[in-house]
Order: sequence, then C-alpha cells, then structure tokens
Amino acid sequence: MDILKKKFFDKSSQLRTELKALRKEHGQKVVDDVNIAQIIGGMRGIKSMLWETSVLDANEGIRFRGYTIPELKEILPKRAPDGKEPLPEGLFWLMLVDEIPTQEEVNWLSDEWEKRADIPSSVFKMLDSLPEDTHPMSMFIMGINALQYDSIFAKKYAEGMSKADYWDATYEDSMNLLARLPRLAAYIYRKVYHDGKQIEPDNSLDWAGNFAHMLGIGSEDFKSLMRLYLTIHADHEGGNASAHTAHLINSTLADVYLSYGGAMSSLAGPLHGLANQEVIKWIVEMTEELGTTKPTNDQVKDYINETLKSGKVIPGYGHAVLRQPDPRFTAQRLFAEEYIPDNDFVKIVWQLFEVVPPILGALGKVKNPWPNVDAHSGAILVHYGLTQYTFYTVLFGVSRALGVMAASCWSRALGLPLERPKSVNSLWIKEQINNS
Ligand code: CMX
Repeated sequence: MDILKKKFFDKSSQLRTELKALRKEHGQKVVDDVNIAQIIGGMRGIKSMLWETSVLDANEGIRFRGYTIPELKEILPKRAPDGKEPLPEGLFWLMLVDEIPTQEEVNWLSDEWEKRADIPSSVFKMLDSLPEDTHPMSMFIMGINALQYDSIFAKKYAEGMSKADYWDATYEDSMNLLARLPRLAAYIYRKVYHDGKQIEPDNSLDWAGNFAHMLGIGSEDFKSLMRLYLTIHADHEGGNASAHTAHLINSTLADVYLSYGGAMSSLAGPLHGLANQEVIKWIVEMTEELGTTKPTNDQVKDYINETLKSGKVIPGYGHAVLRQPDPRFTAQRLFAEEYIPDNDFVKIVWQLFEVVPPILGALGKVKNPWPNVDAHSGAILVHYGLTQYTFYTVLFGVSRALGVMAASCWSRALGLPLERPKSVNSLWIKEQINNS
C-alpha cells in the first residue's frame, strides 16, 4: 500500500468508527431549522451534507482543513529551489489526510501522478472526431467519460467487490484521474487553439508546472500562476453546484469518472464556473465598445448599468454564500500586484472592484455585491497568452477535481449512503402556512 493510501486508510477507519458511535448516541439531536424561503430559494444554508475537506464561512471565506488561503501560501510545500506559490499536490494531501505534507511527500505525489498519467489513444481519437467548434468544456466532459472505461471501481464492482473495499478502488480511480486531467485538458487546448500540435509532458516538472508546459506557455511565472490557480479553485466545501453534483452521483456508487464528469457539467453553467469566461468576455466587449483599455469610472458605470438594464448579471460578482470579497479573488489580486501590476485588463479588474459593489448594493436585492473567484482570473491569463477564454472553465475544472476526488475517497471510506433529500410540492408548503 502506498504511503498516502496507508495514511488515508488509518485516518478514515478511525473517523468511520467515531461517526458510527456518534450517530448511534446523538443521531436524534436537532441542529438546524428549515424555512420556506430556503425550500423555494435553492436550499441556501441548509446543513445537510458531510464534507470533510473544507468549510466555507460567509465572511472569512474558505478554509481547507482549517487553513485559510494566505496560511496555505505560507506553509504548503513549493517547487524547489525558489518557488513562491504552493503546489496543488500539497493541498490534495492536506484535504485527503488532514496533514501538511513534507517536501518529500509532495515530490512523491508529483512522481506518482506522473506515473499514472497515460491516456488511452481511444480517448484522443474520440476528441478528434468532434466538430471543431465544440465547446472545450463539452470536450472535457466527454474525455472524462471516455476515461471511465478504465475505472477500477466499476470493474471491481462488477466482479462482486465487498463494501469494505469501496474506499480502496475509489482512491485508485481518484489518483489515476487526477494524474490524467492535465494531459486531457492540455490535449483539448492544443487541439482546439493550436492546430492539434501537441506538446510532450516534461516528467521533471510538478503537476501544475507540467500542465503549463503542455499548454505551451512555459514561462516560470505562468507555471507559478498555474500552481496558485489550481490550488485556490480546488474546493469550496460540499454545497456548491459542482461538488454537490459529484457527491450525489458518487453516492449511487457510480465511480469517480462518472461523478466528476457530472460535476463538470454543473461547473459549465454561467452562474458557476463558466462565469470566468463570461467575465473576460464582458470586459473585452466593454473595451471594444468604449474604444479604450483605460476607461474612466463614469464610462465603466454606464457600461455596468447597461448590462443590468438588459436583464443580465454582472459576471464575477455575487455569491450564494460569501458576503465579503472572495479570498480567492484577493489571492489572484496579490499575484497580479506582484507580477503584472501595469496590465490594462488587470487594472480594469481593480477598477471594477471599486465601481461594481456600490451599484449592485444600490439595487437592494443583491446579497453579496463583492467579487468572487471568477472576477480576476481572466485578466491574468490573457496577460500570459492564454487568451482563448472558452478554455477557462476547463482550468477551473482541473483544479476542482482535487477537492472532489479527496471528498469522494472520504465518502466511500466513511460508508456514506445514497443521497436522497426530501422534496415537497407547493400544496404542502401552503398547508404548513395554513396549519401554523
Ligand atoms: N449581477 C446582477 N444581479 C445579481 C448579481 C450580479 N452579479 N448577483 C446577484 N444578483 C441578483 C440575482 O440575480 C437575484 O435577482 P432576482 O431576485 O431578480 O432573481 C438577486 O440579485 C438576489 O440574488 P442573491 O441572493 O444575491 O444571489 P444568489 O445566491 O441567488 O446567486 C450567484 C449567486 C453567484 C448565482 C449570483 O450572484 C450571480 O448570478 N453572479 C454572477 C455570476 C457569477 O459570477 N457566478 C460565479 C459564482 C462563483 C462560482 O461558482 O464560480
């Protein structure tokens, strides 16, 4: 058994025993109420899912196993000798076994993923057969589903696997899928935007560095950006649409290829992960309409009001849980301040941070007028030459796999059951009102 798997087995076995006892003794303790607005309004805030890897606070933002993003930037291992950004391998380790890994442990994980990264040629052939203008997220989802052919969980289940071994097969599938995603995503990027001219992986690099290399943007700064980007987008507790989708599908004992493929379909919606492409598209259209990349605040205000008047949302702003600027936005802002402070699009992102919140606040209905994670990424990616914004949600998706895979391992190790919440109809709601 490999070192990470052994640690995971020990920790998850212990928690499984604890939770069993806890449920037996305290299972009937009531911890939350539900009101009608929550039922009609997208189940906001209803506490109903066990998710070990991260917790989101409305004001403070995300904590991964108790650590904030600035803390992780300090303590997660970096690329030797002089890397400044955390390695996503370290975050996966932390989410999976609740320990900050050593440099050696992270290096082991980079090597392990490199060994598992091969993709069957049938997957590439399938992608090559798609119409040229298929959206990269659709290609990504189809690629993930085509990889499912190799699922260890599905094979072992068909052979009669015992419940006690679900966690093991899920761990193996998760490690294989994570290893392969950068290659799958880079293949799609090079196929769609660079005439199919693929770049061989560089096995000496880490997971994110190698991804940057295979995309064909090999500068050290872009590799650093990818390390940061793939770390901060990884997990946002379990209730967000993509993570929740994965959790639901995986609870049917569909393997992680199928559940993560479903998660990516969910991420592909404009209210969720597709917002990162919508933000930069909206900014570029603004500069084109105004004829300048250095607009005044008044010009920007007019453009925002025009967007709102036409019945659209301001992409990159608002959040279902957060009520403050997203720390993932701030992490990207700090990166841009250090590496590319003079970029015009980056400056527009900062200008929007001043101009948008008062306008959204004045509408009186927007619960969170602050920027979310998607407000900043595009401007930085464009600077480094990743200008093809229809690819941006794929980047988000590669990162989100880290959280979803770690959480899926926990779900199967803890023996969590099929998810099945109760729905009600409007008649039932009216009855509750009349009976009160
Ligand atoms: N621009 C304009 N209106 C907005 C808005 C925005 N950025 N954010 C919220 N609103 C509106 C809502 O559309 C809603 O209007 P109606 O009552 O007319 O339907 C009202 O304000 C109340 O919404 P809310 O309770 O504040 O927000 P929700 O929890 O319902 O939705 C979110 C959250 C993210 C879908 C919403 O803020 C939004 O559409 N933002 C823009 C899209 C975006 O950036 N999504 C990415 C989120 C992060 C991610 O998952 O990647």
